[in-house]
Amino acid sequence: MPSRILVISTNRERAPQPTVPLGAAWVAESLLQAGFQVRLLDLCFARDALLATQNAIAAFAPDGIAISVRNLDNCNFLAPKSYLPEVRLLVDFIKSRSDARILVGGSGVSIMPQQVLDFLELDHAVVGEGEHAAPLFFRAEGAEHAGRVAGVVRRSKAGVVEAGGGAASAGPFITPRLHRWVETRRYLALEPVLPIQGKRGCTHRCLYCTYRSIEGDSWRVREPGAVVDEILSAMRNTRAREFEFVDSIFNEPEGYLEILLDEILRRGIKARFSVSSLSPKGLTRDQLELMARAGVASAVITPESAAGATLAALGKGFDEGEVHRAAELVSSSRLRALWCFLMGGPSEDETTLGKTVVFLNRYLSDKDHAFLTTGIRIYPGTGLHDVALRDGLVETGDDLLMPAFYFSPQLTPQQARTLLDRGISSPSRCINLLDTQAPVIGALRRIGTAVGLPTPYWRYTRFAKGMSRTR
Ligand code: B12
Ligand code: SF4
Repeated sequence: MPSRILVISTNRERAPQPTVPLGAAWVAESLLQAGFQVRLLDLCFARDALLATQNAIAAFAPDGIAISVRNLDNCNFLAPKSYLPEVRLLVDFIKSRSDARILVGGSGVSIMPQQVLDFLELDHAVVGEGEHAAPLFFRAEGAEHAGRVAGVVRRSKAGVVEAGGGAASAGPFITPRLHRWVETRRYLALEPVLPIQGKRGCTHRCLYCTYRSIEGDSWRVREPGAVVDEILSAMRNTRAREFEFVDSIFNEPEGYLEILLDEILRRGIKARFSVSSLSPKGLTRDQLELMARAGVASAVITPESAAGATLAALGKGFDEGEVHRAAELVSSSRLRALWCFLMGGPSEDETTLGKTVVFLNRYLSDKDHAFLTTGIRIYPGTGLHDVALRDGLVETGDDLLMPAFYFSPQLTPQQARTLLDRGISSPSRCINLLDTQAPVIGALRRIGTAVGLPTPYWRYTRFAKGMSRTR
């Protein structure tokens, strides 16, 4: 049975920003609490990933290796890139240097475990959260028992079969203690914000979404006191004074936002917050006022379209009236909003896209911006996969491991581009995925952080776009 576990975070992507390996840290913490000796190797900033891995294996001599794969690809229809070939190189290298028992997990793996195991030629993966499955996997006597742990899937000659235990158990939350595992200083030098997760799961079923495979299909909220303790501990142990809630939807389930922010106020925390996904659905003025009082300065808002037909086709569960109602409230609040739209979903045509343009022209004020994504990544098992099969965009045999995208047959990406270019009155407030990949962004982040520019950094889009053009 292994006793020394090396957790490796494989993510090296730095656009739109390097992301702190919160999931890997959480798994490392759970292994430590279960009695293992644990090290976390974060490859994000490693100059040579293979050399860093070789050194870690030589120094620590692990007999168990937990590999975290956050992203499969960059979800960019206009410039797709899969990260899996570089993960495969790393896995091959690990196998050539160590006989340790290997477990792979992370959001990318949870979306397509079978395909990822096949591609990486690994035997065991965890689907969903790893805190409970990973310690049980490494504690099991022999690979046969390890493969039967709840939440673990294994690769067999006949394809992947679910392990006997079924879905990963969702036991009580532990606290990840990021600062114990990650060199937070490196990340904070590029944006002074640390991620925090207050809840997992989502009960909705949007057509394209993968979150139910990663986080589960019911809400699981953390005790607000524990979330606040985590923030305070991070403030004591790092220089972070800003935190981003990375929850699937910040304003659901009903009532949680209020008890969490009330707790933040009650404990007198002097920090700023941002939110990576706020739904327009049911958003109230009271909530926006409470958010402002508690220090929530900005939010990514995720309507995905401002046209009723597209919203219905995407299964968003709210209509265009709700999107406009939320926008009126946000416009008159202090919250800085980044409005997110997916262009080219099912039923998207010139009329529906035109409605999104009208929305942008009406609501993008001085404080607010928009993030426009062209095309939607197709994942197996989603409703979008069925629609893409019906529309002939993918074939039944496609395993979808390499990026595949849906774009409405009623429009071409070029037509969509022209419509946006002609229609949007403040293009400098609109960001697309290609903008986030501009090489100048990394340098700007570093300078911005050094001089203490207020976050969120997307508010400087106009400036960054100007810089990219002059280079
Ligand atoms: C918030 C978020 C962002 C924020 C991050 C902000 C921040 N400060 O960190 C922003 C907007 C910046 C972002 C950017 C991107 N993101 Co993002 N993001 C998310 C989101 C919503 C949450 C991620 C998170 O922090 N979760 C909390 C942690 C604790 O969970 P976790 O990492 O999944 O870890 C758990 C399990 O996976 C598991 N686990 C993890 N590692 C391991 C290892 C082992 C061995 C085991 C057993 C288990 C295990 O246990 C952990 C604890 O339970 C996810 C969707 C989701 N619901 O997961 C997408 C998601 C991860 N992002 C995704 C993508 C594609 C991207 C981008 C590439 C998009 C782009 N082109 O810009 C970039 C990449 C950025 C980068 N440098 O990597 C995809 C990845 C899938 C894919 N197609 O590859 C996801 C899954 C969304 C989706 N489309 O489905 N993202
Ligand atoms: S509300 Fe968000 S997290 Fe939930 S299913 Fe829809 S897109 Fe996914």
